[in-house]
Amino acid sequence: MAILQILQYPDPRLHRVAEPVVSFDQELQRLVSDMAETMYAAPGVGLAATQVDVHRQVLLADTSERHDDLMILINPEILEGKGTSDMEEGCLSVPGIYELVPRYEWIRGRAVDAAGKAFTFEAEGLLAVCIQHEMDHLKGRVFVEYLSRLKQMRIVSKLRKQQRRAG
Ligand code: K1U
Ligand code: ZN
Repeated sequence: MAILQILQYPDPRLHRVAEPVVSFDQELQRLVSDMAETMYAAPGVGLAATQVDVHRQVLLADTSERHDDLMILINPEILEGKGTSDMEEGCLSVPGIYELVPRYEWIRGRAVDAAGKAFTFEAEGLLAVCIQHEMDHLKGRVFVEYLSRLKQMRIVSKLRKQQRRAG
């Protein structure tokens, strides 16, 4: 397993649209293991392949306290959504920024697992918000892009300062 580098906003690679997964092979198992290690180490509650510069429809989420409930969603789709979340969200690609963006409170969707087996899922609260956030990453959309142009410009300048300080 390996810890992968997470792209930092405004890296243009975060805007690439991910392709569906068609091969459920060893390379995919390796990607999923590396993404899980990267997400838990960050630490984060979700991670999309886009964030590690792999442009395939793979996302992980684990909102459990004990890090023992990993969801692997490949080629995910949302079939139904209800309610409006009032939860601020963060992003490992946009460190230190927390904002409220429009999300369903509850979702039902379908995906395939790492072995290529289709399944349906339901999620609510933080897990539902996290899955919607990660699905946006797979479409090349970063959560700050829901905010006003002014807020986005302020965020970019804050991140650039942070990145300069970090060398
Ligand atoms: O996509 C990402 O960068 C991961 C992101 C997912 C997310 C969190 C909250 C709402 C929506 C989506 C994160 O995990 S940011 C880190 C974070 O929120 C967190 C980290 C440790 C413990 C609890 C939360
Ligand atoms: Zn994110």
